[in-house]
Amino acid sequence: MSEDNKKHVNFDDDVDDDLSSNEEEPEDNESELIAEQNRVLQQQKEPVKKAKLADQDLKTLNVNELTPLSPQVISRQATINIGTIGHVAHGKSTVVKSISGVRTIRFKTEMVRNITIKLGYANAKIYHNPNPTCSRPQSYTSRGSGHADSFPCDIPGCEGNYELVRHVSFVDCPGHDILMATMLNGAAVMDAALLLIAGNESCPQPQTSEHLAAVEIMKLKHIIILQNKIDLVREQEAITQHGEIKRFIEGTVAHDAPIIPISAQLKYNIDVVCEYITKKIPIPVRDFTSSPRLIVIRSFDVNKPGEQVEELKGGVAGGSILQGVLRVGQEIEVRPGIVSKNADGTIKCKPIFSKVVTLLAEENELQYAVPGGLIGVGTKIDPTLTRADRLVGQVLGEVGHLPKIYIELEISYFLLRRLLGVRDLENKGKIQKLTKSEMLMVNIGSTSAGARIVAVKADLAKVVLTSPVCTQVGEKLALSRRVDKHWRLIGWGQIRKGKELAVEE
Ligand SMILES: Nc1nc2c(ncn2[C@@H]2O[C@H](COP(=O)(O)OP(=O)(O)OP(=O)(O)O)[C@@H](O)[C@H]2O)c(=O)[nH]1
Ligand SMILES: [Mg+2]
Ligand SMILES: [Zn+2]
Repeated sequence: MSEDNKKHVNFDDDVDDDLSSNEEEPEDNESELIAEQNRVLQQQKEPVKKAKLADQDLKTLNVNELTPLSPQVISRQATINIGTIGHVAHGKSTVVKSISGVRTIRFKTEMVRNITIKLGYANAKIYHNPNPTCSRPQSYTSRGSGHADSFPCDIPGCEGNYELVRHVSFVDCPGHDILMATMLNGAAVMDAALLLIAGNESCPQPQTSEHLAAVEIMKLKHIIILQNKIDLVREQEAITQHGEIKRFIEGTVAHDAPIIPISAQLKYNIDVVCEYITKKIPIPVRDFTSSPRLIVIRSFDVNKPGEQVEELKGGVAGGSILQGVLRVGQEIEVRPGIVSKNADGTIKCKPIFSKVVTLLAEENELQYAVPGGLIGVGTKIDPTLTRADRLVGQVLGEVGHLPKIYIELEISYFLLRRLLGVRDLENKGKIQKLTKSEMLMVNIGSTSAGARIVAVKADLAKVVLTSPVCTQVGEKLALSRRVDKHWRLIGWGQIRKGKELAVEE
């Protein structure tokens, strides 16, 4: 894969400047991802008294009968994606930890600085005890993804069992203002969002507004507001801030969102959050019957350095399924695949063909995977092609059924009136028109690419991408511009047509 293409996956290049040294970051990721993957593989070898989960059988699978609530599916994988959004340090990762038990802060630089840098993923099972002796909100609770689907309620005076009602996947976004590109990639897969607002700061803070605008652009409608850190404020301050939040959400997509006071740290009202997730977030409408398609969000080589050739495992891709059902044993194609340049400088690509060897949702093994959450796909692809996130932004799916690969796009677009995510704007806040030959960043699905504007006319623009993207007409995209060294959201658009890239057979 060419250097150019490797670069396009890392649009948080700002992170390298500001949050970690250039030398450390790639090393850091690779070794820690390997450590994480090895830990998962190790645990598969020596299962630690795993709960009995529902069986999946490819022989009896009928995709027409599957729903995002089918017991054999939600026993093992998440089927609803919930983003956590909001200003830096307002408690996004802490609330994910309180609900799922999973700490999404994993990387060395993240731990040192106590901030989220990469998208975090964590699955949680949400349970409800329908027995009348068990009253709300305690009748709702949550556990990790590998927990049994039913267990007795142990609250004194209660009868009956907690039954699995939802299996959700949290997409934990970074709140730091320079990581907006990462947040936008996450926003593309969200079905709903938890908007965290710290109770001990005035509302809104810059990324409170910018993130809300971003999910609005992505047409996301289901938002639950969590007024967090309630343990740090007096009742009267909390009530005053509640009014501030109400005024802030007026006229936005979140205008009628519930506002729940919580302490993510002390786990206060987390059961109410579970109840609202169950009652207020509709089950997403999914397409299980079309040919399967997964957007790659991470990829790695799980082999230890110096591994014997016969022991080598194929490349692993982690991603989100957009449509269809992916099965163990299935023949797959990855697009654009291997990207390179011809002698004359034009870009070409060669799709990769392989086979699904294993499917994993966190630590749960799957026979088939449906849309929702992050799915790990073990393949027979040469692991050097998947190491260090090299396949990020590519699409994996049924051979011969993937969308086209574009290098030039014609889009219709809208610009925001003002920049939302910066504090001291003075007169820099007004968003200027697009100009010919300027370089923007586009986020299409979970991938980002540089986009050089070659023509603008009213609300139409033609852009040349820095790296090819596998996508389709009608797909929406977010537009960002570099302002004071950082990418800021300026608007959004939709693909109207494009110039395809030649594919090598
Ligand atoms: N007192 C109190 N502190 C909290 C609460 N929730 C989170 N914190 C603290 O606030 C800090 C930030 O929490 P995080 O969960 O990392 O915040 P975040 O929104 O994920 O931060 P970024 O991802 O970097 O934007 C941590 O030190 C938490 O311990 C809470 O309910 N009460
Ligand atoms: Mg965080
Ligand atoms: Zn109970």
